Amino acid sequence: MCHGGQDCENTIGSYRCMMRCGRGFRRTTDGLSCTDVDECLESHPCHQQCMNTIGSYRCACEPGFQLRNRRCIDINECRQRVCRLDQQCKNTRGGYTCIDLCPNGMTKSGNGTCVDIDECRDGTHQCRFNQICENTRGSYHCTCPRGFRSQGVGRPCVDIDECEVRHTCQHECVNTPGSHRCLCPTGYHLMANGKTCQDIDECLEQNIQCGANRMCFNTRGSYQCIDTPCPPNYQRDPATGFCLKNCPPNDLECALSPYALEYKLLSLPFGIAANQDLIRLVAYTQDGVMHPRTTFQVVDEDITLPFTLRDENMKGVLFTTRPLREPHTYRMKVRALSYSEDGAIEYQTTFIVYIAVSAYPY
Ligand SMILES: [Ca+2]
Ligand SMILES: [Ca+2]
Ligand SMILES: [Ca+2]
Repeated sequence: MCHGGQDCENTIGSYRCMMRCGRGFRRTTDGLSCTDVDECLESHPCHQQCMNTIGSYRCACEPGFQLRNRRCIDINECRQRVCRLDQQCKNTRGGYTCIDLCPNGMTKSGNGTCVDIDECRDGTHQCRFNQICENTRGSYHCTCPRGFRSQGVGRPCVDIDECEVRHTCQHECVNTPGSHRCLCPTGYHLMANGKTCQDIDECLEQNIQCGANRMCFNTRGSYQCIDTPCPPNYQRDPATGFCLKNCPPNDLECALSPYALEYKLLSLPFGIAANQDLIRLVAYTQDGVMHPRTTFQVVDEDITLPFTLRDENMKGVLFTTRPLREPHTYRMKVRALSYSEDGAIEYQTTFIVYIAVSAYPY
């Protein structure tokens, strides 16, 4: 009764031939034709977007998503290097953002500006051992304490051997971790500069009392008590320390030709060159002024002495004849003859000169 492609529908007293519709189609109300089903409207079969087609439908995804197993899943664009190299990529649902990076050693603050990372405080620094971490903008340094030398980041600071440098100390140098110490020979004290040595004046500082007819002779590195007696019939002048001949009353000869004895003490460093003037001896009149007609000469001249004397402007200039290269105390006797205007010896002064040469050039 109904031909192929039609369905037969029984009715009361009769039958109807109705269109047979395929998948995705539906019979019209009159049953005579087929019309497309809009699945997108009726059953929302898609995850995001639905596109109806004649007899079917297609699912699609919003931009930034891709269809997989009928579901739209977010595309991670960051896997495809979508941002510049100086930017950081951040994947979002359906998109991504490129965030401007801060330079090395900087980080984004809450308000988006780049601020320095304090590596010293947050503990990310690589300063180790005795290194000191010093934060800088964008980085940090590993520095060494005073007296230590850096070997680079993360390596221990090594002590500087100040003693390897010449002239660190005048005498002896002792290296210590982070510093050094200068030592002085016995009889010297270290000066405030921590480097040079200065003789201790024991005579003054320790108030050495050498006793009667003796004098304390401060030398470089030591001191000596030396005998400074006044010869018989001489008397020590309390003001100058000179020995002056004490003429007996009515001894006219003695009174006309007074004698004086003077001790001179001279302390020298080691190593003074030859032909260096050391001291000028002066003969005074009884009134204490320089005698105008005086000659000087060494008494019992000893050629082993590295000194001698020359006359110069009424003074006796004592000078070296050889370099002073051994520690020693020399004794030298000098006589000064002062003449009156008519050429007679008016005054005679004897100098006993002690010259101490130190073992050190200071
Ligand atoms: Ca920093
Ligand atoms: Ca040191
Ligand atoms: Ca001394």
